[in-house]
Amino acid sequence: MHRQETPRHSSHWGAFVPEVADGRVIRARPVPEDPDPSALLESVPSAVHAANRVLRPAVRRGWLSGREGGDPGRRGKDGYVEVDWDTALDLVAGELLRVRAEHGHDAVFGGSYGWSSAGRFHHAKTQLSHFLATTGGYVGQISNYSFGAADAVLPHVVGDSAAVLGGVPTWQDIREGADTLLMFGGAPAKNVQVEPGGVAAHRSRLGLLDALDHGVRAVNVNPVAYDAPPHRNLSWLPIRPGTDTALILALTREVVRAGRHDRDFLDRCTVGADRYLAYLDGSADGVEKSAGWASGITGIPERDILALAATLAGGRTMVTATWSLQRADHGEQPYWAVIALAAVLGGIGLRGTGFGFGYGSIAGTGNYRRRFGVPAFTATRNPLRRSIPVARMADMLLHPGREYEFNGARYSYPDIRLVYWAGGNPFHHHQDLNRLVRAWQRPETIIVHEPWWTPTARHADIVLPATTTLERDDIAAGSKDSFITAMRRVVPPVGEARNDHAIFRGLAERLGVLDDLTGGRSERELLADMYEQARADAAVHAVDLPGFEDFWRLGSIEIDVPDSQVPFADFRADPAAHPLATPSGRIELFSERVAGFGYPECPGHPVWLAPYEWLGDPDPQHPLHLLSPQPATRLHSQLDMAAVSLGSKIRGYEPCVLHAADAADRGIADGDLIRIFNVRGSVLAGAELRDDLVRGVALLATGAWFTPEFRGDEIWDVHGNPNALSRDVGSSRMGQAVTAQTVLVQIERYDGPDRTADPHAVPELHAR
Ligand SMILES: Nc1nc2c(c(=O)[nH]1)N[C@H]1C(S)=C(S)[C@@H](COP(=O)(O)OP(=O)(O)OC[C@H]3O[C@@H](n4cnc5c(=O)[nH]c(N)nc54)[C@H](O)[C@@H]3O)O[C@H]1N2
Ligand SMILES: Nc1nc2c(c(=O)[nH]1)N[C@H]1C(S)=C(S)[C@@H](COP(=O)(O)OP(=O)(O)OC[C@H]3O[C@@H](n4cnc5c(=O)[nH]c(N)nc54)[C@H](O)[C@@H]3O)O[C@H]1N2
Ligand SMILES: [Mo]
Repeated sequence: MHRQETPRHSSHWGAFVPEVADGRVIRARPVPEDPDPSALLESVPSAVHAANRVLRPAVRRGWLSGREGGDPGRRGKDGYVEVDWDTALDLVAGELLRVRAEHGHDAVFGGSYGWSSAGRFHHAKTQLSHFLATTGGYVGQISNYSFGAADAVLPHVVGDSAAVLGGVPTWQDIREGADTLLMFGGAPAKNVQVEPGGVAAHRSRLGLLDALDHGVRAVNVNPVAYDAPPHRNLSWLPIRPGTDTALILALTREVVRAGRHDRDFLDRCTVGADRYLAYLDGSADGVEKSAGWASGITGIPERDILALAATLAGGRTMVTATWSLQRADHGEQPYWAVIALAAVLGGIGLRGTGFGFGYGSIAGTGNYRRRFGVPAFTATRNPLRRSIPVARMADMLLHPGREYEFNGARYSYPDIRLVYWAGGNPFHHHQDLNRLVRAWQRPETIIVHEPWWTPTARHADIVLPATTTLERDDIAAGSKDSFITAMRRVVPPVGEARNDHAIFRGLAERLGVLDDLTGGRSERELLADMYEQARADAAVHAVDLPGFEDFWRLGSIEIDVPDSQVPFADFRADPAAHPLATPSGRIELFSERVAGFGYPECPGHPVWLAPYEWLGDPDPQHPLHLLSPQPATRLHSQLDMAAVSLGSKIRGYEPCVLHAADAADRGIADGDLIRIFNVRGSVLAGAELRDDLVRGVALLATGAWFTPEFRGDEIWDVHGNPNALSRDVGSSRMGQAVTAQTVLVQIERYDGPDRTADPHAVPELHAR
C-alpha cells in the first residue's frame, strides 16, 4: 500500500489539491498520481464561488400566496421570498406531515435521480432516501438514465448486469488477448474524465492508446469519427445513428454463413442458438440478415461489412459498445446482439476477448472492479417498497393511477402530491422538457436542495441552499479506482448553505425522529462509521486499511488491485459447475422468459426493429438526426456556470456540431446562431461546423441549463438543451428506459431577436 501525505479533495472528475486564499478556493491542482488529469478541474473555483449560488432558503411567491388563498402562479416563472432556516424547515416538515396525513406515504415522490457529488457520505440522493425512509416511506425510482435498457435485458441473457458495470476485461487484457477491438460508439476521451464517487488516477484514454501501440487493431463504428483517438491502428466505420443492431446481426450472419462460428462454444455455453440463427438466415421470417440487407439500413457499403466479418472471425476479437447505443428506441437490442455476436465468435471467457460495455463511457471501465472496501453511505430500506422505472417520471406525474408494464410485470402510477429532490437536475436530464414543465405543475409542493439556482431549483416551491463538497468533510471512492481519498473541508459554507445531512437532521428533529435518522451519532461519527465498515469489508478480503483517524491524517490510500479480469472464465471452462443466473444457467440467445412477456418490441431473441424516428425513414420536415452526447466541458449540467463550460459557448449559446455540407445547404456559417426544432420544441444554439461525421447528423451535448422563454404560444429553450427536443417514451416495456438518442429535427439559421433571459441568472428574490 502506497500512502500520500498531501491534503487533498476529490470530485467525480478527479482528485485534486485545493489552493485557498482569503477563504476562497482559487485553484484545483491535479494530484501527482493522476497520469491523465481532467481539464474540468479548472472549473472548480468558479463553480464554488459562482454568482448564482443559492445563499438563503427561499420560497416561491405563488406557492406562498396559494397557501394564503391567492393565485398559486406557475412554477418556473415566479420570484422567491427569502426566509430564515427555522421558517423554511418548519414549512417543509409541516408539508410532509400534511401530505402524508391527507394522502399517504405514496403521495411523496423521493426518487431524486441524479449524480449529486463525489463524497460518499454527503451523497444527497442517498441522504434524502434515508430521511424519507426513516420517516415512513416514499415512492422511489429504480434503474438509471445511463444504462436502463441494458440493466433490464442483461440479467435475462447473461444472469446479471456486471458487463455494463465494469466487470469486463481490463485494457491490459485487451492488449494481451485481442487482435481486433470492435467498438460500437468508439471510445470518447471526453467521457472518461468522470467516474461516480471520484477518480484519482485516470487510466482509460492511456489504456486504449497502449493497446493500439501494441498492435491491437480497433474499429470505431460511430456516426462521428472524432470520438476515438487518431492512430495508425484505428479506423472509422461511419454508421447511421440507431442502426447498429442491423450491422451486428449481419456480422453474425456472415460469420456463420462462412462457417467460422464456434459451434462448440454455442453448444456448451448457450441456449437458443438455433432459433437465433434461423432468424439470421431468414428461415424464420423470410429475410436473410445479410451484409447486403444491413447495408441498406446502416449506410455502410456491403463489402465493408463482409470484410469486417472476415476480420472478426480471422483472429481474437473483443466487442465493446458505449452506453449511448442503448439510450434509444429498442435500446435492449444492440446489447443483446453484441453478446450473441461474441458468443458466435467464441471468445467469451478467454483473456481480453468476448464482450464488454461502457469502455469510453466512464473512466473506470477497463480497470479492475473492486467488490470490497468502497466506503458508501447506505440508506435504510424504504418501508413503502414502491418505485417507478426512472425515466417514467413525467408519465407518473401526468397520469396518476394509469397502468404500465415493466420487465414482465404490471404496475400503476401513484398519485403524487409532494416532490422532494436533492442531488439531481430533472430540468436537464429528463426528456421532452416542455412536457415536464406541464407535468411539474401538478404536485402541490416541490422541495429542492441545491447549491446553485439550477433550472430545477427555479421550478421548485421551497429551495434549501446546500453546501458544495469543498464546504464539508467527506470521503471519495469509486469501485473501479484504486484510491480512497479524504475530502477535507477547505472553505466555510457559502452564504447560509447547510450540508444536506444537516438539513435532514433539522427536519428529523421537528418530526421527532432524530435518533432514528442518526442512531444518536454526530456527522463526524457517521463518516468514521462509513469508513470503518469499508475497512472491515476489506479485511475479509485480506486487505488491510488503516483506521479512520490514520486514514484522515494520510489523506489518501491506494489499494493494490490486479490488472487482469476475465469474466466468464469459470463458466466457459465448466458451464455445469459454474452456471450463470439465467433460467438455463447458460447465455440465452433465445430467452423463453423474455418471449413469455409477449412484447413484440422485445421478443425472445435480438431483432432489428426500426426506431420511431431515424434517417432510414426520412421526415422531410425534420431531416436531421440529433444526437445528445455527454458534454466534454462539464458533468451533465454540473459546472455549466463555470469557466470551462462558459468558455466553450458560442456567443453564450451551447455549441451544436453540424456537418459543413448540411450547414452550407442551410446558409449556416461556423459561429452562427441556429434554431433546432421539431414537433416537441425549439432550441437556440451556436453552430460548430465539422466534416468528420456522417451527413444528416447533428450533435448537441446534454447539460446546458434549460432556459425557457415564451415566443408566442411556444416555449423555446434559448440556451441549447437537447431535451427540449427529445421524446419522452420508453425503450420498450422490457426496459422502460430513455430514448434520448432517437430524435429527428430541422435546423435553420437564426436571425431573430436575442434572448432576454440569462441561463445562469438568479431569480427575483424578495426579503420577507
Ligand atoms: N438528451 C439526453 N438526456 C440525458 C442523457 C443523454 O444522453 N441525452 N443522459 C442521461 C444520463 S446518462 C444521466 S446520468 C442524467 C444526468 O442527470 P443528473 O444526474 O440529474 O445531472 P447533474 O447535472 O449531475 O445533476 C446533479 C445535480 O445535483 C446538484 N448537486 C451537486 N452536489 C450536490 C450536493 O451536495 N447537494 C445537493 N443538494 N445537490 C447537489 C448539482 O448542482 C446538479 O444540479 O442525464 C440524462 N439525460
Ligand atoms: N465529460 C463528461 N463525461 C461523462 C459525462 C458527462 O456529463 N461529462 N456523463 C457520464 C455519464 S452519467 C454517462 S451515463 C456516460 C455516458 O456515456 P455514453 O452514453 O457512452 O456517451 P455519449 O457521449 O452519449 O456517446 C458515446 C459515443 O457513442 C456514439 N453514438 C451515439 N449514437 C450512436 C449510434 O447510434 N451508434 C453508434 N455506433 N454510436 C453512437 C457517440 O457519437 C459517442 O461517440 O458518460 C459519462 N461521462
Ligand atoms: Mo449517466
